[in-house]
Parts: sequence; structure tokens; C-alpha cells
Amino acid sequence: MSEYEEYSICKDAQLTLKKAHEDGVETAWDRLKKQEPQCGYCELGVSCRICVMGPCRIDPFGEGPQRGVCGADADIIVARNLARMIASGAASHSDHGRDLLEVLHKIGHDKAPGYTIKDPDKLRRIAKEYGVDPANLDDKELAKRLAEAMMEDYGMKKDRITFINRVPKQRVELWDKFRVTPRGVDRETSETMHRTHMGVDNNYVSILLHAVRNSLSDGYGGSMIGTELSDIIFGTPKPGMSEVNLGVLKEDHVNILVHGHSPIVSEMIGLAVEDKGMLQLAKEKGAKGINLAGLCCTGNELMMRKKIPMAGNHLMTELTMVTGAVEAIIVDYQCIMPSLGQVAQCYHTKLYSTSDKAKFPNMEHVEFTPENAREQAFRIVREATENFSRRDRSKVYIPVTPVKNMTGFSVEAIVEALGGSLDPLIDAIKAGKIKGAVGVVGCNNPKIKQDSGHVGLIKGLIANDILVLTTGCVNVAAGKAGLQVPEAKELAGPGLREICGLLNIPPSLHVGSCVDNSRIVAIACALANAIGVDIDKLPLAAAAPEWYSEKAATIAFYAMASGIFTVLGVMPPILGSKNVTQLATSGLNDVFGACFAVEPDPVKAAGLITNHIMEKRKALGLPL
Ligand code: XCC
Ligand code: SF4
Repeated sequence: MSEYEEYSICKDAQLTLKKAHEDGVETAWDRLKKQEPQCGYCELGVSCRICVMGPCRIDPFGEGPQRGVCGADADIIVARNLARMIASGAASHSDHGRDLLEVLHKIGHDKAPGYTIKDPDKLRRIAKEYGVDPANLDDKELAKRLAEAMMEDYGMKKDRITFINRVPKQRVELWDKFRVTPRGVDRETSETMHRTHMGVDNNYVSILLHAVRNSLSDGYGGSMIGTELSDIIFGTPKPGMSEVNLGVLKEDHVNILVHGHSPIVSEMIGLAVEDKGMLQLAKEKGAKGINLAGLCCTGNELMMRKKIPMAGNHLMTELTMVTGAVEAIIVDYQCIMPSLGQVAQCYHTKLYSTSDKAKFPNMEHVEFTPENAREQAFRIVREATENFSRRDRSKVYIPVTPVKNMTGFSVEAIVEALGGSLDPLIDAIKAGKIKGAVGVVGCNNPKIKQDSGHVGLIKGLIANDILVLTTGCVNVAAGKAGLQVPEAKELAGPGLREICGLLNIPPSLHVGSCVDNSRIVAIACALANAIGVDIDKLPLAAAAPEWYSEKAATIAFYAMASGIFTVLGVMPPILGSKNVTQLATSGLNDVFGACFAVEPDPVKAAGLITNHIMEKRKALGLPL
């Protein structure tokens, strides 16, 4: 086994990683090695630097200090740190949602040239959910009114955010009872920061209950608004074919990559690369055309809607440049390693940051606003195309050919594939053809062999007739492994194989980006409502096998609080508090009917989840 096979299960990663080392490029894997051994206190969650009487740490062996300078013990410190993680994740998704809200509002005011309403039906449907009567209003006026109604969800005018209306009644009663129903998107994040300041909330249970409320303000607030508005503005995804891996880069084309999370910038880049003048310029520079591909969740957004291929997930982002074939990477925000600029120094790739809130070393900043986005997109694409002349053709190395990936499974598309309602899915679950469904979500983390957790778990689940829904970086892993095409039904158990064959869908469905986990909880709510039970009674689960991001912690929390058992592949920093660990891995069950498990081995994780789903089936009296 070559050294590189220890880092990733993917050929493209192994081969470019080898070249990266030959070229003297440092990657996340190298930097992880230099960080080891990582701080044990921080791993356990028992270090605190919330105030400058500290930093403090608790001795996990009970011999050294058991309290910080302020008197906080391990329970308080671990709970506060975890709550702050969740606040950051919620803030990230919700601020992304807010940017879309701003675009919608500006569309309504004619201040966002180039942006339009691509799904007016959905605009009308969502407006109704917000109590805005669409009758007699044109799209623009409606955009304005819906935007204003959604802005109230971010503030404190309401006592609960609007999409809570999608949640089964029993669940909301439970949330009300434990006072975790989210009131405002920003309010809950702000309150987490307040509660975790020195001398505010010092009860680990109440800190964590508020963290739950904060996570729900993301899942049913910021993220859900982000997803629904992206559909309204850029179109609701429909199933179709695309491609994944580094082989989507084209040797004879200008290659432009978009990276980050928000579709606001990348949709404009998508328009610019199709412009005739740009194509002409590309030809003058000796390229056959301009090839656009995605990375991370910006890539997921474009793949879902426009079937634009994906060059890679999180750990591939540095390696794309090692191909020597990338003219430009345009980033928005989140999950963009600040090392990209350093890697670019070794190649001809030009890097552009586009958001005033996300700037990076060795990257040119070209600020995008709803007003100037079209102009700026053309400017960057022109520069990228001109940059083709600087490519050193002798250094180009595209090591693989692309793999097909089916995409576009929005809730609407799933319902349509089923013939207009969720009933056929419910029938298949009741009959035991499909045993249950699992959202497999999240990142890459160099602590785990890249994509091994995702692929191992998905294979294990589909073999047991469990339908998988993927978001985020999992999509690329599953795609590369050939799991997201209808032919992958051959790897599924007999029941799931039959259903996939009937509907011509893969056993593992790409439902979108990180914010699109809101699609998964929306389906869970719709299933529960259709059957007339609470979500925790359903044969569902969630997993984040290779998570690294605070956002993933937030997603895990809102999945759990929705009643969905959640398995993590990487240990969160909580082991320093027995009480918090006990609560997370079992105590929460008594409150929300779901809790967490940590299992790095994907085969064991598939077993755990299958057992859980079988137990839920048994309790519902369904065949096993
Ligand atoms: Fe980021 Fe969303 Fe994680 Fe990938 S999966 S590393 S958060 S890009 Ni959401
Ligand atoms: Fe130390 Fe308490 Fe300050 Fe944390 S909040 S750094 S435990 S004194």
C-alpha cells in the first residue's frame, strides 16, 4: 500500500497528493501531522478561554485543578464550549440564508440586475406559508413582501419562527414543554453567546437545552430559509445526470472552479461562462471553451440545479490546483482553507474572494453585491480566460476520468418521482421493501481516511434496504464510488433494488448542500404528518461520518432534537464531562426520543443504524 492510500480511498486524491509532495506543496494532511499530538484538554473540551481570568483547564484525571478561575467545573466548561460551536454553525447557515433574503428583497426593489424569480410557483407556495396572500400580487411585489415577512423570522417580533408550522404537532408540544422552540433566527445565536459569557448560565443541562433551541433556529430557520429562497431565485432542482472527481477538469478548456456555499456568486459565474464573447476570447487564447466545475457546497448548489460537475469535496480543494489545469478558483464563504493562496503560489491559478465577510491571504478580492454581481462575474471570467495563456501545458496532470452522478433530488422532485405524493414511499416502508431512510451528511476530516467513512456507511445501509439521502461533501464521496446512479441498485438489498428499478433512481439520493439538510428534516416532518406519528417513531437516522465543521455539530443537534438518532464518526470535544457525555449519548433520549452515538467504523455504524431502524419498525408493528 502506498503512503497515499492511507490518506484517501480516492484515486484522484492519492495521485495528486503524490504530485503535490513532488511539487513541494503542503496539504491539510501534512499540517495535521505537524499538529500532532493535538491538545488533550481541548480534545476533551475541558479548556476554556472565554475570559481573560483564564485560559483555564480542568485536569481530567482528577488530580490537578477541577475548576477554572471563575469556579466553572468540567460540566459547565464542556457545555459552554459545545453550545458555542453550535452557535457558530447556526450563525454560518443563517447568515448565508440572510444573504439570499437580501437578494430576494432587492429583486423586489429592482436592485439586483441579473437575478430573477426562477420558480414563481414556489414563491407563491412559500408566501402562503408566511401568511402573505399572493393573489393579485406580481412576482416582484410578492418577493418584497415575502422577504419582509422572513426578515421578521430573524428578529424578535415573533414568538416562533414560521417553518415550525411544518413540524408535527406532537413534536412542537414537546419543544414547547422543554422551552426549546426557536423564536428568532438571530435571537437564539445571540442568546447562546450571552448565556455562555462568564457568570450567566452555569447549569450544563440548561446550557445544552438552549443549544438545542439554537440549532433548531438553524434547521427550521436560517437553513430552511436559505434552501427555499435558493429554489425560488435559482430554480427548484430536478433530477438529472452530472459528473464528479478531478477528471471533470478539461485539458483543452479554461477551467474555472467555484467554491464555498452560497449560490449567489456562482450562479452569475455560470451565466458569464456561457457568454458568446467569453467563448470567443477563450478560443483566441487557444482553449476549446470554458469549463465550470464546483467544489464543496457551492458545487452542490450548482450541480443540483444546473448539473454542473463537481471537481471534489473538502479535502480535494487544495489538490485541484496540483493538476496545473485550473485557471481560477472563485470562493464565497465557509470551508475555504486559508492555505489555498499558498498552494496557488506554485501554479498559475488565480484566486478570487467575493464576499466582504470572507477574505483570504494571497487572494484577490473582487467584492460582489446583488447590484454589481453580473459585472463582477464577467470581469473575473474574462481574467480567468486570459490566464489560460499562463498555463504550463507540460505540467498539466488530470489523473482520472469522471464518474457519473445523478443529482437534483429536492423534496419536490422526490414527490414528483413518486407520482405526486409521499404515499408510495410510505407504502414501501410499511411493506418493508424499504426498511427506513438515513441522511448521511457532512464533511471530510483528515483524521479519517478521505471518503472511507461515507462510502463504507452508505454501502452498508443500502445493502440492508435502507434508502440514503446525501448532502454536502458526502455527495462527492458517494458519487465517486458509483453509488449515486440508478445502476447502483445492484448494491442495494432486494427491496430497495426493486423500488430503485421501478423509479429509475439511485439507492443513495443527492439532496443538496449543507443548508439543504433542511430538505431532509422537511421530508421527515412530511412523513410523520402523513402517517400521523411524531418523527421519533419513524425508522429514520442521520450520520456525519467525517464531520469537521461547527455547522455539522449544529445539524447533528437539530436532527437529534427533531427525533432522529444521529451517529457521528468523529468524537465531539465532550468526553471531559461525564455528565454531558451521558446526556448526549443517552439522557437526551428521554427528552427528544433520540440521542447521539459515536462510531468511527463505518461497518459498525451501519450495524448500529440498522438495529435502530429495526427497533423503530418493530415498535410501529411493521414487518422486519
Ligand atoms: Fe464544508 Fe458544505 Fe462540511 Fe463540506 S460538508 S466540509 S461543512 S462543504 Ni456540509
Ligand atoms: Fe477560566 Fe472561567 Fe474565564 Fe473560562 S470563564 S477562562 S473557566 S475564568
